[in-house]
Amino acid sequence: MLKKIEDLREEISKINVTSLADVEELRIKYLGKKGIISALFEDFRNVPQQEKKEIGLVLNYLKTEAQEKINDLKSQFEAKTSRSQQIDLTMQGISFSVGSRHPVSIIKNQICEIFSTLGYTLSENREIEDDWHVFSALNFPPEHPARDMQDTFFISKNPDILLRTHTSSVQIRVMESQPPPIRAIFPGRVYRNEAISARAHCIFHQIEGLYIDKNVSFADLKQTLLVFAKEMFGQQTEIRLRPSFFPFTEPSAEMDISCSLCGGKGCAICKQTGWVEILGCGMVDPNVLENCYIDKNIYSGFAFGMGIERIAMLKYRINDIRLLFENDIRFLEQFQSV
Ligand code: 2NL
Repeated sequence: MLKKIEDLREEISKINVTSLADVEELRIKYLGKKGIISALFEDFRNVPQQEKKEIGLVLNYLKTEAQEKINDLKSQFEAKTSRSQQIDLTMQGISFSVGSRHPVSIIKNQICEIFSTLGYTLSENREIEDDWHVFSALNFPPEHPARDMQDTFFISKNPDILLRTHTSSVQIRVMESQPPPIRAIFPGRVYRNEAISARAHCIFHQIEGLYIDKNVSFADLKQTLLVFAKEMFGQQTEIRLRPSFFPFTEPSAEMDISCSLCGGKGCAICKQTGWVEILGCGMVDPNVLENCYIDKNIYSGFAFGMGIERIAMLKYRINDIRLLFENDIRFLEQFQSV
C-alpha cells in the first residue's frame, strides 16, 4: 500500500492540464467519492493495526497534496481565462483614420524646407498688429488705400489695431530687434477685407523672405528665386521678372515661372502665355531700413512674398480657393505627405 501511495504522489505531481474542464475531471478522478484516493481510504480499514499509524500519515499527506495541486491548477487556470477574456490576441485590429496634412501645410513645409537649405531661419509673430508694423514702417503713405476699412479688418481705430494684411510686420519686428545680417523666412496667416470668391479669400497664408547684409544685390535676389523655383516646380522651370511696384521695395518686380502644366506652350492655367505669376519681390526700400534703425549706407537687402494658397492651387491644380478653407474630408484626404 505504501508503494501505491508513493506512485500516486509521483503521478499527481506530474499532472498538467489544458482546460478548466480537465481540472474538474482530475478532481473527480482522485478526490471524488468514488475516486482513487477515496478508494485508498476504504482499503485503509483493512490495514493491520500496527501499520495504521505510518500509512495513515502518508495517506492523509497524499490527500492534502492532491487537494493543493488541484486548487493550484484551478486558480492558475482561472487567472489565465480572465486575462484572455480581456485580450483576445486572435481578434482583428481596429483600423482608424489618422487624418492627413492640409495641402496648405504641405506646401508651406516644402517652401520652408527649400529656404532652410539656403541658410534661412524662420520667424513667426502676432496676427493682431498695430499700424506701425503693418503700414507705416513699411513706407505706406498715409493715404494708401490698404489703410482703408474697406481693405483691412480693424479691431480698433485710434489707436489703430488691426489684423495683419501681410507677414511683413514680422520682418519689421525682426529688423527692429536684431542687427544684420538677417536671412529669414516668415510664414503665417494674413487677413484682407475682401469678398470671398473662387480666386480670393479674406483669410490666406503668406511666406515672405528677407535677406539683409552688406553688398546684397538684385542679382542675389534673382539667383535665390531661380533656385527656389527649380526646387519647387522642377529643374526645367525658368523664371521671368517683370517690373512692378510695392511701397516697401525699390526696385520691385513680379516673378513668373514657365508654366509647369504645358511647359510654356500655352494652356488654360497660364492663359495661353506660357508664364504664371507666383510672387512679388524687390530690394528693400532704404526708408524701411531706416525705420528699423539699419544704416542704409552700409546695408542693403532683398525681400519677396508669395501666397501659399496660390502655389498650392498651381501645384495641385485646384481651381477654387474656397476648397482650401471648407475642410471637406473628401477633399482633404486626397493629399498625402510624409
Ligand atoms: C506679394 C508681394 C512682397 C515683400 C513682400 C517685404 C518686407 C519687408 C521689406 C520689404 Cl519688411 N519687402 N516684403 C517684398 C516684395 C513683395 O510680397 O505679392 N505677396 C503675396
